[in-house]
Amino acid sequence: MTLNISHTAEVQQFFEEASGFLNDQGSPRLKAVVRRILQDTAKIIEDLEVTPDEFWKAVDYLNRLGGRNEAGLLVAGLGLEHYLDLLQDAQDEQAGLTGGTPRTIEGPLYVAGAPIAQGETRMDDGSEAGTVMFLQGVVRDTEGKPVANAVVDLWHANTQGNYSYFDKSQSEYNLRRRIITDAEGRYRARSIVPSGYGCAPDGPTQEVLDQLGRHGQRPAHIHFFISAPGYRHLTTQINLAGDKYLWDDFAYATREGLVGDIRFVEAAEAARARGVDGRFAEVDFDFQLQNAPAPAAEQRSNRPRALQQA
Ligand code: MBD
Ligand code: FE
Repeated sequence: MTLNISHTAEVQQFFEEASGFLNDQGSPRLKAVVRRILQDTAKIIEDLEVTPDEFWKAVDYLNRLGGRNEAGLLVAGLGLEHYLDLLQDAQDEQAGLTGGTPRTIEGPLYVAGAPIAQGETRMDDGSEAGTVMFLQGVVRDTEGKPVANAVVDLWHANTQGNYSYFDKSQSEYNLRRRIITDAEGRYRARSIVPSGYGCAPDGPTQEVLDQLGRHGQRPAHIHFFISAPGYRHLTTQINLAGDKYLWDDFAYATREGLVGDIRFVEAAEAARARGVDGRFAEVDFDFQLQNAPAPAAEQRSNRPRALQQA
């Protein structure tokens, strides 16, 4: 028999006190959110008959999750970050803000302040014997007109699926760059083909995924922030065709319109023309930006990020 005490006047009043409603200090917004968290947590405990042992196991889990810096990883893996995209898509549709390259999740591994280059750059530090990848494309508006001087801020994993900064064995800003598009709206990068990411097998995120019967793998992908004055900031990714996890992404980031074809080129002559030895890869991907409905829409979210300036 499930007992429901959380809707009694006594418990309601107690939660109001605990969430600060009986004082005039602090943040009304946070009070409203905490009030709801207390009420809904109590409802979950009652409806699912959560035992004290289960409750304290969850508290300990949160400590371990934070201790490993995996809170951002867990919300991606549980699909909550993708849900925020679905919600924004629905809000955009209601507001008539359609068209352009689809958004998809940022993920937890962006680092602010990557080196800036005009038009083209090399992203890898040369330390890994990966397959050379030539990545290029054009940034356009929704009418198809090239956008010059757009900032293409891109980042991706190395051949082990690891990201610089979080992986301290990599050099600073390895595989992270900002490229300013040229007069034709073009960006060009020489890098190495990334591998897909996998959650740390001994980490708290994978621990939950195991209990859900799920893996913690992402397909090979490249992240982008694209911005330009007058245009709406775009957060998106290219997920690479041919990857076994392309449509089985633990973070649900792959979307129609965001699959990038990767061509592997074997011809020695083509390699010579590119100035590389042996087999290399080419990825071409163009982006379309919506017009900014208001100046604030030109900026990315204020999500806390590594090395972000205040
Ligand atoms: C990643 O590289 C990533 O993009 C996401 C969303 C989650 C974990 C690792
Ligand atoms: Fe990623």
